[in-house]
Amino acid sequence: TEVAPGAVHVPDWLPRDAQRDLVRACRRWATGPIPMRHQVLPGGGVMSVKSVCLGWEWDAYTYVRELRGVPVPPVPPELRALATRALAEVGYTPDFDAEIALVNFYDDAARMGMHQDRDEESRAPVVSISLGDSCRFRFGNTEHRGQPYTDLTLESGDLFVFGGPSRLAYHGVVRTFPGTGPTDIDLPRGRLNITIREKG
Ligand code: MD5
Ligand code: FE
Repeated sequence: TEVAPGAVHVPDWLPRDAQRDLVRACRRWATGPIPMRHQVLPGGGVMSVKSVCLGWEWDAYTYVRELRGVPVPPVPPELRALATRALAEVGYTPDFDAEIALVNFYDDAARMGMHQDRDEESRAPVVSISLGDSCRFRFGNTEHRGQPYTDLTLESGDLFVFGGPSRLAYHGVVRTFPGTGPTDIDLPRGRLNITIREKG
């Protein structure tokens, strides 16, 4: 479904066994050399999601190769392949360098305020995969945080590709729906979102 120009939502894209494999991989990445953590913003705010990065670390509005001397682990081949397959599926060119993977974990109270993703120089699409609890995702416009926006439900296994004019749209996660995720993917609570990006 093309939700807006360049923004394609494919519900239930990833099979259940592949979802479970990804959840387990996220758990390994989360406990790697740079453990999953709440990001602290320059103004002192603390993000309610916890995140872990591969390829490049997002360090409050810039991407860095290492954090306090610890190198960021590479984006693994399975995620690079997943991005290529996702882009092909929605009809984008597979000419994409999956340089960054960002994993966000939402507990029952976590939210993501309306924002644009402008920290990548590339304007290649962003590939997003949701796992676990459903959420209300707010997809807005490119001008400002407010209306017009569209609220959608993202569920476990859904693919979302943000390309073309949608690449710079404001977006956020209004809330999750605790307890709505599949029971057989080894994620008893919460929601994971993986975004795969080209840095440029
Ligand atoms: C999430 N993550 O579910 C959300 C949604 C993030 C982030 O927003 O920055 O980690 S993934 C949706 C997304 C990502 C990149 C671009 C756009 C949407 N977009 O242009 O609308 O954790
Ligand atoms: Fe974002």
